Amino acid sequence: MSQIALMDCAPRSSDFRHDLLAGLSQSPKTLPCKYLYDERGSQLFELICELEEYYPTRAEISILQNYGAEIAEALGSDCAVIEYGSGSGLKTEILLEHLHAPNVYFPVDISREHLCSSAAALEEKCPDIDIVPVCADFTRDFELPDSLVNGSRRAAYFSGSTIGNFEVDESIEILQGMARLCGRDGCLLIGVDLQKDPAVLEAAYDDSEGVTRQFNQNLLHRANAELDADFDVEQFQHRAIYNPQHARIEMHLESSCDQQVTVAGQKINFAAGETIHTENSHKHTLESFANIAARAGWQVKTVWTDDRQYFSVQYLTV
Ligand code: AVI
Repeated sequence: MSQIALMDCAPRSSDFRHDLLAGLSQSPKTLPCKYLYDERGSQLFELICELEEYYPTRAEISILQNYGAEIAEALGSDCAVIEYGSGSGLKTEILLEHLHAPNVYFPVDISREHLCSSAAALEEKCPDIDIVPVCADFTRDFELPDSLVNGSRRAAYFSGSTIGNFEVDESIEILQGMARLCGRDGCLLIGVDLQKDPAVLEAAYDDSEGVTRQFNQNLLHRANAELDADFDVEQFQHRAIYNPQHARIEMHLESSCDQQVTVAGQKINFAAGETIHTENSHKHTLESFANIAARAGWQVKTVWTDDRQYFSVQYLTV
């Protein structure tokens, strides 16, 4: 039997105000990338996943399709799937199909509207699975009631290489949180993007249709709408640059001119060329990721990759 009952552990909007003002008072200016994902940002991200240049989603889907049976065998027949950042419904559907209907599926996402609509859409397609959407910031601990997990093996699912959006220390904390939530018998299935030609990466994060530009600039629209800010959005250019020293794509919003912006009553000055650093997307080697996972208490057991070795899906146990 299915049920849709939202567990709401969402952060307060005052967190956005606090984090935006704190990030804009730093040098260089910065903002946690989780704020990219309001309802509009989540919709834009879904469009990014369909872009020709954005290879990660297609590569990950091909891995799930090609190795779904092996993945299902690794996770086992009786599991509760906890999906962190329940992005593209398609990946979830492919996984759940191969798992032959897990007992319960917990999509966890920070965007309430997006979470509820994708949970409702999934319920239509998979009426035999109990779906319990959890609105939460998964960079912080949250609990799942034992009564809902019902003794099943807890399998965390973290797709899309979202782990790459965090610094090493943050990644370790998130992976530790997953280990705590999943317990000693738990497991983790995670998508990890791999290092490749920087030209491929820069095209993936600065697409020819300008969808990633809109995704990045949406942060400023969001600040205008929610925090009474007055960003002139067209005066902030989207930049996506590969930083080889840190093996990561960096997204920035670059001020086109000297300008002053008011955010929640505070005046913020921008010099021409100054940027707000809005996102990192780290690209790993199999070794660098195994090392981070080990520092969080996880052991990589199996790695599957796509034909071009662009992307990996990895199975880990505690
Ligand atoms: C969600 N995350 C894994 C995406 C990435 O590839 O780092 C976010 C993204 N940013 C721009 N394009 C996609």
